Amino acid sequence: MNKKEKGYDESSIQILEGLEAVRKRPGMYIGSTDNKGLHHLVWEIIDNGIDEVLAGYGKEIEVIIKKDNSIEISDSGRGVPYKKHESGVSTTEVIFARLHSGGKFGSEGGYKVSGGLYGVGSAVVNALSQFLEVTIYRDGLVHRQRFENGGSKIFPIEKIGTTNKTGTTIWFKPDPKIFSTTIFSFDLIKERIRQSAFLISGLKITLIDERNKHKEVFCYNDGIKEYVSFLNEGKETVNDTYLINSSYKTPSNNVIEVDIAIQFTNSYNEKIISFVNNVRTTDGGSHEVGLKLGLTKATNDFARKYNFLKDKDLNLDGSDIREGLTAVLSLRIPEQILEFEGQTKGKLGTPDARTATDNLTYEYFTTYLEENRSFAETIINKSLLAQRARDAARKARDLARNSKSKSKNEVSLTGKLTPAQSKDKLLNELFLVEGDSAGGSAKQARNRKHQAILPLRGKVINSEKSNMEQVLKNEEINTIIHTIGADFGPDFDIKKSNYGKVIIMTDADTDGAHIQVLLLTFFFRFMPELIKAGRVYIALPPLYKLTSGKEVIYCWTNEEMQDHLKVKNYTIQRYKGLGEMNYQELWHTTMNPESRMLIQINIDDYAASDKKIEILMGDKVEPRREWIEGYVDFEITDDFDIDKGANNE
Ligand code: 0RA
Repeated sequence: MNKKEKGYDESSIQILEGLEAVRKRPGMYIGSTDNKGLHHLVWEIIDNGIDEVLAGYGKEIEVIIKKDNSIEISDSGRGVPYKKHESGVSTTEVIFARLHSGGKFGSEGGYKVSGGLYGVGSAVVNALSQFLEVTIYRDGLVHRQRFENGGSKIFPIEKIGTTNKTGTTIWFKPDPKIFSTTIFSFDLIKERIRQSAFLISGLKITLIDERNKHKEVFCYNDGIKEYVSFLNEGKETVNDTYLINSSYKTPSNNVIEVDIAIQFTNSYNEKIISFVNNVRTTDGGSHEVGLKLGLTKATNDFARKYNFLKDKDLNLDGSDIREGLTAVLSLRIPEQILEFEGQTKGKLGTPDARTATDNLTYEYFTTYLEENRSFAETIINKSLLAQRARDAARKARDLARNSKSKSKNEVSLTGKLTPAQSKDKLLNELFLVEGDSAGGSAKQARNRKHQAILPLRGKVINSEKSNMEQVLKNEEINTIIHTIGADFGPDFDIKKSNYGKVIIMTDADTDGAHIQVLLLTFFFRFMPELIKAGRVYIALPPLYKLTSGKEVIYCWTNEEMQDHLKVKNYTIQRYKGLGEMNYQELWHTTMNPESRMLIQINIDDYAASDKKIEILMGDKVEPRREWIEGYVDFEITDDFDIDKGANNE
């Protein structure tokens, strides 16, 4: 049971056990010991600092990634208590070196604020670190304590000076004996920090990377309103962001605080990002359901009242109303009524949260529509259009489905496909090849048993700028969907996929890059599960062929080529397209699993990728130009978080 937060001090912590348990089973505490687990340590410490800010102590946090991949996180909170604990050691030691019990530190008002470790986060980080050093500014004094090798105390806590500030600095280095990687990702930490800064208006977080002298400062005085602007960068917007900031009292007399920022854009996507007590609820839940209900009801009531819908008309469908919606939802819910669901606990259960967001959204959005008539008209007409497009798409789909069931095999439907002979779906590979001539060599080159070739002739449609109906009408897309055979959108079923790998194979020039981006955009919007399952790849043909007598060397980078030229004279051939290779060469360099190079596409952070796709593929030219200028060599690696580690098969 949770203790009262009031009067929390040195006497309130009970000691449970040592840190060996954490080292024995790190997964139980931080989920995994890979890149994700590694960064979990950082989130734990940053969240402790944020809890101090939320409790009203300090407004600044600084994160420094050091050259040796250790990390230092400072806050200006009250400072960790350091006096002697009833157990005989310093309270600092109890907090950092024992799996103590006790309420969540620093949070007042009864909200369980940060992630899942209930206050033992600091001890878990210490247990999994090569060293951890904590410096405390409190009571005008500076104290320091250092732990090594998974949390063993080196000396008792020491007084090292005086100060006129308060706060805590924690410096630690994750233990390479525990983690499969100990290299911090600036981008990952940056995204997380930015998210926290958006959620807590006025909080200033500085991120410094001493490995390459990067520095970024995040501070947003308009909180989630700025978050929505950030998410909508590069899109044409329909309204100024509307902010709902209110609270709801439950029948059991608990108060739920609700912040919602809403903006509509001209795009076809719906994006709702939600948080509860500053923790992201990736899988949505009751609060998102309530928001949707409120929006749908308010819009339909308005549409009927002002005769956009005739008596005989059905209501507008919620999903049609939400086309182009971007919303950020942030709730504070008291711990007593907080419930999470699902395997990863990323889904809010709390039934009262649904009532809260439903009622508040309905009430405020109704007023907003009344006061902004032309906006109301725009989104109602947009929903009516979306409804028509959806009906047409359904018809197109039914048609396609019927023809599929009629045709005996896939080949007759997708006449261009050269199928693989094997029926082993997981081992089979589908090559999407740019152009007929490369398609021809690929057909000759392939391993017939497991490799299928689909040449793409026409233009692939830009899925970001088109609605579902338009995308489905595109012949190339249609063929791809039917060839993969696992449907698309909400009906996508990875178990039905005819291929274990879908490999995009284009020329290594700008046209090729354009086709890659168009195809990836399509997969991202219509079959994200295929990407999440790691089944989408880009083939990397070599850039150069070096010949000297009978010796032949293929090079994938300029450096590689230069290195060879230093040693010997070669005749250099620069490949401009796949068509310049004969089929034996194509097989050897680009298709043979033994010798080829593939890039596996993965989406580490869905929101960030989503945003990058919008910038690259959306309506506005300016953000795209800026982005491309910033990353001149169109490093696709940067666009799509390609996992370089998985390159070389
Ligand atoms: C226990 C009690 C109190 C603060 C903290 C821990 C604390 C922990 C961390 C971790 C990073 N920064 C931190 N800052 C504070 C509150 C003690 C009081 O009532 O003053």
